[in-house]
Amino acid sequence: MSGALLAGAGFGVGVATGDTGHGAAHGSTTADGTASPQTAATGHDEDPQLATEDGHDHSVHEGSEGTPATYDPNAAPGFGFRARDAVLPPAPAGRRHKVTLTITEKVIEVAPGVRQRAWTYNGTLPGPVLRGKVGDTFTVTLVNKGSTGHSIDFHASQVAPDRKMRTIEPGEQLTYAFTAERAGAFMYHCGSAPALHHIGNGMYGAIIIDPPNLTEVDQEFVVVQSELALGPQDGLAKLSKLYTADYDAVAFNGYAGQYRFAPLTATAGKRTRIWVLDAGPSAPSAFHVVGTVFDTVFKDGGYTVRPGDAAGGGAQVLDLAPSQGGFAEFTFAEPGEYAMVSHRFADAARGATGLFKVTS
Ligand SMILES: [Cu+2]
Repeated sequence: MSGALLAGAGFGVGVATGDTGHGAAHGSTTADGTASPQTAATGHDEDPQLATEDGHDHSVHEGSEGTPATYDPNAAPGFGFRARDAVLPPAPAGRRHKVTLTITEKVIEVAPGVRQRAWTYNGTLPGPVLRGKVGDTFTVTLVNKGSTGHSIDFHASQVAPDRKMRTIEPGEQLTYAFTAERAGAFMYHCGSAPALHHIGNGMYGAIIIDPPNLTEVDQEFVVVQSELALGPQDGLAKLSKLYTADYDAVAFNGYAGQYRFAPLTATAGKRTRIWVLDAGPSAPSAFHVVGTVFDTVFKDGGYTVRPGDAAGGGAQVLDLAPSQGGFAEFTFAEPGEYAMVSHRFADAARGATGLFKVTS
């Protein structure tokens, strides 16, 4: 695929977007826009040619210069902290969903005392959780109120990326319609170059497409895991750290450790489902709830464990590569305090932890 074609399509030359494998022009990027190690030495934000060719204003990435903010895993949030609601409502009625996603830049607290100037869909990090059923149509209007070009790539869609996933400039909008033909917990994200920075700076979210005959449960939650490569306080995520996956913190639903400070509540003896998406951009997740065994696991499009399985197996972890998603079901056996973690413990130590307060 030629660079000219890519440029004409609105994607960064040589900087891959989405999952389409456009990375050939410079031979330095992989399918999701991540840099190969040899690129890391310079970094795309240091490359004026790329900054010009990909249609980005080089200056917008300067917000990640300066002394990075630091994450203190022992710090607690200040007065007024409110955790993001992790309870997942059922899919809305109707088979056609109209959604407007407005891209804004917003200073957001991502860990106790740590604020970053995030690029957001609808002002939150992650963006809103969308949900529907197999066969539903989503019509998404993307409105760019940011200061640089952005885009959106729904992994639940099967569309021509050069059209639907194209970068739009500030002040522009596009409509992205697709029918969700497959079930799963899919990622959506900005694919504008460098996608690594746009995802790392907050432009990601989950779209959940229920499998047919999804069983009813009593309580349902959603957790989106992501890494934080901190730039300066109130600045952009640090692209050079993103290239080496040298991130400072790991967040569930956009804030490191937030459900330690504001535990989720659940009831013992009731069936519980947790949807998990690993938004990355680069680290895997090994999602585990201490004190439970998953009797049902649906991972990246299919069941790997079910209660009636002849093997009688249970799962301890929902393991997800970056951009994979799924759900686990289980029952809290008795009241108590149950931790959820990424069992990749270097990440748990950096914020990938939370608590359930389980009552009778
Ligand atoms: Cu973007």
